[in-house]
Amino acid sequence: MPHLVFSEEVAAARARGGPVVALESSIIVQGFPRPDNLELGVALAAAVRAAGATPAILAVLDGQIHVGLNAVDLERLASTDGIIKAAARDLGPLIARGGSGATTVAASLAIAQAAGIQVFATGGIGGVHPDHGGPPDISADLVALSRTPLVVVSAGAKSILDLPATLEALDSLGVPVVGFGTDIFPAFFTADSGLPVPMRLDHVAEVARAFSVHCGLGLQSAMLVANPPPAAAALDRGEVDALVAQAGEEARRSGITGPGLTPYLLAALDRLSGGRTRVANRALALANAELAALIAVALLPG
Ligand code: PSU
Ligand code: MN
Repeated sequence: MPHLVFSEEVAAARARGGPVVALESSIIVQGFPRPDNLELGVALAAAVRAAGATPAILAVLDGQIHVGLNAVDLERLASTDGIIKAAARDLGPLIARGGSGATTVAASLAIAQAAGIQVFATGGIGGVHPDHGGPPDISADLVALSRTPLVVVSAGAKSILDLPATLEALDSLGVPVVGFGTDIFPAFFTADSGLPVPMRLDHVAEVARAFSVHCGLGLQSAMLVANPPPAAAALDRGEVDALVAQAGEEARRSGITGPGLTPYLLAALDRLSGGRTRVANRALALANAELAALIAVALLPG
């Protein structure tokens, strides 16, 4: 296994058996513009601490896998050019050439599993993209969710996706999708995708119990906890649909495909909404980090 570099804070938490929450870093490098991205990374870590757990932002820096970043490394991650978006498949080659990468959900799940972390938070998972004129595009996040047993807290799946197709894919892949306090699958910027969640749980203790049973049966998939975006920051479904249609049309005209598509669409939405999607994204990511920390605490033995 490749060498993992633990931050002091994460190493101390592991030594005392304390709860740890893994956080992705693509949201920091590709998801938010500077300097908001550094502020977001600091705020995500603080949200995890405030809820009683230890944050582990995951990233590859100069060919080393970091589990938890100190202030200097986080600042470097947020402000250095040339840090690629790394999915799970990119990790081996990236590390072999000593490069640096920000981890997507897929890469983060692989690293979290290697580090023995049980709970992970993101803003929104990737999924099945609608047709913008390019080849079919299905996020590697889905495959990773099918084979990595972690609790994944997310505001449903990103609004830019084909959500019915994404939910069907999660079903086929055997990923339990739990609405946290909701019967409706959240759509990232908006609480209302118009689609039902397969299962609803209302309490953190139930989520922890569900995951223990899931793992106890030897099931290998993640459990997706779909947490609606905080009402104060969420946007209306109609507004999101209109923005997403416009951003999708821009992507089609510009011929954007592949790993650049998700960052392109998020940046287009930020611009088209006058920054409102970014405010919503920040608020929902923080809420997910907090819920993940509460779940990590509830998963502790005894
Ligand atoms: N959430 C955000 N911004 C992002 C992402 C998530 O608010 O940029 C990243 C996540 O890391 C997710 C990835 O795993 O986008 C999905 O990309 P793709 O569709 O290319 O698989
Ligand atoms: Mn893709």
